[in-house]
Amino acid sequence: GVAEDDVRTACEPEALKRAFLDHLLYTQGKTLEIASHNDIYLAVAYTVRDRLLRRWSHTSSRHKRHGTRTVAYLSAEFLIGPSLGNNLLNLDITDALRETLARLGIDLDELVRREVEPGLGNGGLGRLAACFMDSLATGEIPAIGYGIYYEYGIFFQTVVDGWQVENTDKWLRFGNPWAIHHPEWGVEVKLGGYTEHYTDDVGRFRVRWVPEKTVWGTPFDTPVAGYKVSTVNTLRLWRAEATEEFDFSVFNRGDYLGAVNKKVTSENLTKVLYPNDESHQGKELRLEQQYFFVACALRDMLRILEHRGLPVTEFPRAFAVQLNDTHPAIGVAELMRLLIDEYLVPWEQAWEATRATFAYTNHTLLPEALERWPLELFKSVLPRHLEIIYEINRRFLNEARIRFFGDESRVFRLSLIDESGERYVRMAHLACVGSHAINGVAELHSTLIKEQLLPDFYAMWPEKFDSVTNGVTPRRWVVLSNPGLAALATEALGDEHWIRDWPRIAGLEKHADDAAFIERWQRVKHTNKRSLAALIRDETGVVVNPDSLFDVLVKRIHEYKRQHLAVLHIVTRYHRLKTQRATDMVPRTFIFGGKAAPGYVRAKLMIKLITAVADVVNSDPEVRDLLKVVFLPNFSVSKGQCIYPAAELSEQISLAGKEASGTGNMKFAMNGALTIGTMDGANIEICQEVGAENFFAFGMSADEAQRLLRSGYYPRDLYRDDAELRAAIDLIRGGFFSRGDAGLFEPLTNDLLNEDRYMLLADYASYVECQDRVDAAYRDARQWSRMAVLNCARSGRFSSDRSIAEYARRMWHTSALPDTGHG
Ligand code: 26Y
Repeated sequence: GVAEDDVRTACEPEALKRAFLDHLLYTQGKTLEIASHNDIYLAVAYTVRDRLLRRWSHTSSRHKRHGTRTVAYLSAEFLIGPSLGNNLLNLDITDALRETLARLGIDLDELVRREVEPGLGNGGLGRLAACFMDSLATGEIPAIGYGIYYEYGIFFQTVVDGWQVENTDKWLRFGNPWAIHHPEWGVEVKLGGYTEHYTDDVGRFRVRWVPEKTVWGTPFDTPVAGYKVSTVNTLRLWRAEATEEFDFSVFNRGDYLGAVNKKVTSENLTKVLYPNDESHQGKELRLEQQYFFVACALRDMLRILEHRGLPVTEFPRAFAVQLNDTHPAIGVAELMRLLIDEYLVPWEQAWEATRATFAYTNHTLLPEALERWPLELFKSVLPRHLEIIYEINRRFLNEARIRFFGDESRVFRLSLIDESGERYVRMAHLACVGSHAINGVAELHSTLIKEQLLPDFYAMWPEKFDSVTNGVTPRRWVVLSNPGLAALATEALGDEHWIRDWPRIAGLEKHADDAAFIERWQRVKHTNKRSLAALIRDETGVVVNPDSLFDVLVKRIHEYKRQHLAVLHIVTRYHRLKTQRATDMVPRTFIFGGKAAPGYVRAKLMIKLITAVADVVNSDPEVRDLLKVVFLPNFSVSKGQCIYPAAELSEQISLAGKEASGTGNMKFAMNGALTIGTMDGANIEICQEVGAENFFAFGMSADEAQRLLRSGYYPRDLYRDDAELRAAIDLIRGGFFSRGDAGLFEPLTNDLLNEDRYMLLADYASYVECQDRVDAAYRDARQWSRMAVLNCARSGRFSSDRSIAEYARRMWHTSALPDTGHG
């Protein structure tokens, strides 16, 4: 028998078996004979979760005891991906559990493969937050992630007749075993209404916010374990519910349905993730979502502060609050409101504490992605915050008037209120003024923030501006996704230290010329390609050749990311095949994946273009397997885990200056794909690290693109002068890929010929020529693999462990608080 305590904590096969069967019976109410797949999954998940709980509670008491500064990472999105495999890896019990379950006839790897992932994010920004949570825990830095427990995550994408169709993502349908609900830590959040200014009984000027409604927020806590350390941090996501009190008046009037309806309205607040990225729309519900989770988070931090016996003025010493873009930027005004209205802290002192607390990360330069709230809307949701923002602005602009004496146009540009037409609150300005540090997510991006996005703020406070290049966690993106590569790395490097210290992967470099190592490397890649080929066959019915070059473009579908440039290249290849019988072409499989925002008509048409070209090319017998095109539906974290390890060529082809960083580019490089990319975002730094001779760079620099745009850009001239380009565009707009329907792709082709905001035609020739060099390089398999090894070996900088170390040192002033085992 196993001791009572051990059933929750012990990790030997016998204890795991007992724990699993216990959960199956006492949590799921089933015996093995009648258990469904989901019962088994849940019982396994609870067994694993139990093994996190003691460390979890130890971590929070350790943090309380030492009173060290805790990072609060505020993000509207956390795209964490499946949890089971990751927790097993970090607890180091994968093998023990696999063996235990196998004896019961259960395949652990299948449970891991079939886990439904919470899609609580759109793309890069949400996934970055998840990688950061992993690195914070692994680095044993006290941290809490604060966000929203959306009932429906990012929509599930299917492709019907080549078009994207959105389906709701009911990720909670079968339960979520990883989160623990804590209704006892619920918070009330006010919304709407008006303010009253009055003098209290001791003669102080006070403000009372009389809300139109209140909602109740309760947290769902998910443990975030570090890799083989005892630290378990918390991801705390908030769900909105109806408050009990507020429907009483309606109820008493006998309007039962009206009262219930209000309840339904409150619960709508956290119902669904907005599926558009990089395109801001001034939707009231979205502002309410943002305020809701930020208000809950700050209240929660105040509760923790109190629990630690500290006064509110100690706030910045207890917490470093990081704003993941401007989505949580309302926190600046909310903390001010709490301090001045509720804790009666004088303005100057409150402002100093607020600024010492917040730091802001910008993720985009695209004007349409910058959040601006119409004043009237803002006022109707957050009347008190608008007053506070006016006061912040008044004081700030006075400071600016002294600093830039006589320069009223600069003051106008700096204002937190955009008054150039309809009036708006500029959230980036609020974030900037209310933070002690502002950073971009790659070097080029940070430079452009200083020079173009916020130049007046940079002139005022140059010392606030910083750059932290993004990173991704090698635990999920190599160890979990690519076990073949992980085993090879461990063998070649002699130990597993590289898993927590990714720069050690540099040790592979000395094997780059070792024929035996290269052969094993190739076998790993080939195995991964075969698994991806199987997935592609299952999901799309298309049979691809695992010996062809796997050329991959996966990311959100966006004009600035230029998936249609890749299509122009494919059509050019196809045209060459048909007209020149160019049979010596390197066989290639082009793999696309990504979601389009449901309201982004052009992006959805880009998906249709990809699938239309795929249909024609894949069914043309003359093409054989020299060219295959696949659109893999519903790109997600789980899909990414199958795709990156199988990729040989990573497409990173945004117009230079538009992609803030990119993080997929890093996942590909770590898995030994070569990049074909523009000098944009982190591509520049990847190229620097791996060496230009191991990177396929093409296209204009950000500078060149801007100069060309300013001097007059005429895409039609490029079309006229380049026969291959002309052929590609004419095939598309002539209806060749749309059964003669010449109108179908016109919105895209007309735009390319007339405006071409993202300058595809300017980069086309360089791109196609670069792709020819890719072919030439791929012909020498040995040489290609050598370059692939070097890409992986030289990707040491792109671990999120390094990003987090930089944030901790330069903006958070926090350090690790490891468990020493003796208090
Ligand atoms: C305002 C709202 C519509 C909105 C919602 C989501 C706006 C933007 C987003 C998401 C943006 C995003 O994912 N940006 C990406 O962030 C990554 C992490 O820093 C970068 O690598 C990537 O270049 C950038 O596009």
